[in-house]
Amino acid sequence: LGEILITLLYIPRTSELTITLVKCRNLKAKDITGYSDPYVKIWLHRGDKRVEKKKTQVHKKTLDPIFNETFQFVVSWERIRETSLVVTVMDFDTVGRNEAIGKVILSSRSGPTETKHWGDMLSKPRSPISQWHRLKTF
Ligand SMILES: [Ca+2]
Repeated sequence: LGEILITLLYIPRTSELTITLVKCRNLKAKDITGYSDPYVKIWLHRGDKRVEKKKTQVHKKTLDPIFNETFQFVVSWERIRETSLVVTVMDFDTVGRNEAIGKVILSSRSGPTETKHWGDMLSKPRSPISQWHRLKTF
């Protein structure tokens, strides 16, 4: 499905959780052109509840988009453990519905690489931590 490079930064004193969607590589082609029109959607979850949504701009006809877009959420230290970021790479379509290419769930209860990234972010507060993630299906 492809991979995504994400940078996470947490500042406990100000409760700022910052995520940067840097870029993707080798995304799956969703269009007959052999490309996709990728953008990234982020949902902040608290427990099972969807709290806040952000999204990047659409990049037309590419499988290796460079986003370099940063988003900030306010999450207190007390709530960070029940928080997750659901990052979905989407294919924009002018006709019909936009389709998901793949996703990554960043939290303290996710896959090994996702959990490690989240843990590194918490154990090194105020330092931006970058990591590649393999996109998964739903
Ligand atoms: Ca498309």
